Amino acid sequence: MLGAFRIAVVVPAFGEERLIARMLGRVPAYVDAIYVVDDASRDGTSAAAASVVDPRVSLVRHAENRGVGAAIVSGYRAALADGHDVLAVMAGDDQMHPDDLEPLVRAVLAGAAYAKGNRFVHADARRMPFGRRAGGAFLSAVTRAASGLAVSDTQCGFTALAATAASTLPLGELWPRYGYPNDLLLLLAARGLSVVEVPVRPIYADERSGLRAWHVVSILGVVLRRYARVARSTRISA
Ligand SMILES: Nc1nc2c(ncn2[C@@H]2O[C@H](COP(=O)(O)OP(=O)(O)OP(=O)(O)O)[C@@H](O)[C@H]2O)c(=O)[nH]1
Ligand SMILES: [Mg+2]
Repeated sequence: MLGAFRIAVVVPAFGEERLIARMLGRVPAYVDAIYVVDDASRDGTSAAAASVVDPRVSLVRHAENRGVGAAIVSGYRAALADGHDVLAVMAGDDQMHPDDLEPLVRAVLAGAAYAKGNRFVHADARRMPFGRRAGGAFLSAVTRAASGLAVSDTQCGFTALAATAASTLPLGELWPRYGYPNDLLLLLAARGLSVVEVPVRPIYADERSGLRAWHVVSILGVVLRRYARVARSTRISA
C-alpha cells in the first residue's frame, strides 16, 4: 500500500526463466500484489516464478503466445478484479529499476490517469543502444503528433495506470503485441485522460529482447490504424 491505495504490479513474461525470479525478488515492499503473466513460454518461466516464495505473486498463464500487450491486458484484468487502485507494469526481463516505480505510482496518485517512464531524460540515456534511441525517438514523434500528448519515450514499458482509467478503456481492443504502448496512449488521449512522463533508468544488461528493426514499421501501422479509427468515430459523433 502507498497511503490508503492498493498497488499491483503486472509482469509480462515470455521465455524469462533465467531472469524472472531475480526480477520478482526486487519488487518493492509497498506493492500489494504481483501478477506474472506467462505468455505460453516454451521454457521454465512459470516454474521459476512459482519457485519464488512471496505470497503477493500469482501466476496467469496464456495457453498460447498472444504477445506482450495481450499479456499486460490479462494482468490488468486480474488486478482490476482484485480491486487494486494502481496497475503498474514491470517487465519480467528485469530491465526496470525498482526504485523508479514509486515516482510512477505517485504520479498516478497525484491525479494522472497514466504515468510512463521516460529513459531519454535520464542521465544514463546514452547507455541505451543507438537503434533503440533512434527508433524510440521516431515512434515517439509519430505518436505525439497522432495523439497530441506531450510524450517523448513511448516505447518505455515501465508504467502505472489508474484503475479508474483502466476500467473505462476497451482493453480487449488493445493491440496485443509490441505496438500496445502507442495504441494505449492514443486510446487515453481520445478519452481526454491525462498522461505524464517520469524519468526512469534505462537498463540494458543480460536480458534478450524480442524487438527487431521491422517492428518500427509494424508499430507505425498500429499508430496510423488507431489514429484513423479515432478520427472516424470523432466525425461520426460530431
Ligand atoms: N518478445 C516477447 N516478449 C513478451 C511476449 N509476451 C510477453 N513478453 C514480455 O514482455 C517484456 C518486454 O519484452 P522485450 O522483448 O524485452 O521488449 P522491450 O523490453 O520493450 O524492448 P528492449 O528495450 O529491446 O528490451 C519481457 O518481459 C517479455 O518477457 C511476447 O509474446 N514476445
Ligand atoms: Mg526488454
